Amino acid sequence: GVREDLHARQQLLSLEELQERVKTVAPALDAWAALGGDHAARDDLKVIAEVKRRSPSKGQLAGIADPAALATLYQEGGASIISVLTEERRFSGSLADLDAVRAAVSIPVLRKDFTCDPYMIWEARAHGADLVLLIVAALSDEELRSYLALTHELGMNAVVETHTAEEIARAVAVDAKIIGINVRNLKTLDVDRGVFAALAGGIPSGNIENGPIVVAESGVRDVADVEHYTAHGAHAILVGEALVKDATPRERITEFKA
Ligand code: IGP
Repeated sequence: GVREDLHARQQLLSLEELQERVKTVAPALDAWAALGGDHAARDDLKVIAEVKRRSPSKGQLAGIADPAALATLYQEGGASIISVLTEERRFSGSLADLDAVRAAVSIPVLRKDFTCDPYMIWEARAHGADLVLLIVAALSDEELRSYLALTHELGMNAVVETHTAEEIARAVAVDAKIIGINVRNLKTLDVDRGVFAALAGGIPSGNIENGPIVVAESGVRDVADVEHYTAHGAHAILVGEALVKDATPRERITEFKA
């Protein structure tokens, strides 16, 4: 299975070893609160800033010499959460990048990967992550439910990622607290910013106390894109490429939040 493949590829710890290690890690930070929590602070757009070395659609993005230094600039600019790609084959990420970022910042960190086994959730926590990504399209309802439950048991949160109305319905059905709408189609890699506007209204009670936090993912190039997403109900935006490529990412985040 997936776990055996992972072990073969990376010589990973056993699940039991990982669980031991989790006991020694500082408790997860509260990503729900960092994103505005029970609605009160949601007027202020939150930024999830991503450390991403390469992407399947764009190839190498920028020479990120020092993920920790980049993440520090993100935090200084006012990011609420740092997202770190750990997927190696397509994104050139690693758990070492996650470790470096975790050590550098004091805000919640999202392990950005294609979570497809509970092992990866334990692994995220063992490396100090506060959130994981759960992609609805890649999981059955049963997996989604049990992975979300494990995430919460470990004191973490999940960004539950969707791309269609049907996937939003599935995310809502499992009571996802943080729902991402990715405007990039993961099969074709096409970015269609209109997807957010078309789908965000389908998330019930987005502005009611305890209602899901809605994250617009991908495709932010400039302030106009940010305004487009906020106008259609985004509480937060997840930005990778535009920040990674920017000469002054700290100032860029401040500008997005203004
Ligand atoms: C960031 P962008 O267009 O700002 O670089 O996108 C983020 O949304 C994107 O990296 C992403 C992603 C994913 C990557 C969204 N969902 C799932 C890997 C896996």
